[in-house]
Amino acid sequence: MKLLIAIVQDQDVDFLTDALTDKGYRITKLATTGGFLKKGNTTLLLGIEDSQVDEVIDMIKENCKKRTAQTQIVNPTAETAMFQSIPMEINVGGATVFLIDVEKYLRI
Ligand code: 2BA
Repeated sequence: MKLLIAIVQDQDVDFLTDALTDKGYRITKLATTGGFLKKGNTTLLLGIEDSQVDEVIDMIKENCKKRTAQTQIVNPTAETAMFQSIPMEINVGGATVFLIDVEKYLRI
């Protein structure tokens, strides 16, 4: 058995969780925050059989889109406050996935 942890963008989460629950997967949804953008995202926890890993990853790929986001980076060499932060465009997603071996799974 595996624990799949998927960090997904909030815009994608309902599509993905609907698709997963329709197929009978059990999901825990956590409201999380990205350390870089400091914006909300969603972390999903799924306990799944090894044989289900490929299907779940395919569903994540289908439902989680790549997007661009704007942020500001600090320019430490700027001489005036006006130039201290530089706008920057970054790519976010589709999703970040971790897959962990589960030693024991109990529903008591
Ligand atoms: P954030 O930390 O808010 O990062 C948002 C996006 O900013 C990232 O998209 C990446 O394109 C960029 N980014 C993050 N850290 C960066 C850095 N040090 N320098 C330059 N650009 C950086 P994604 O890679 O798609 O990540 C989306 C979210 O997934 C992240 O939100 C974070 O919450 C999570 N995440 C990604 N990789 C992770 C990891 N190795 N460990 C834990 N969480 C991770």
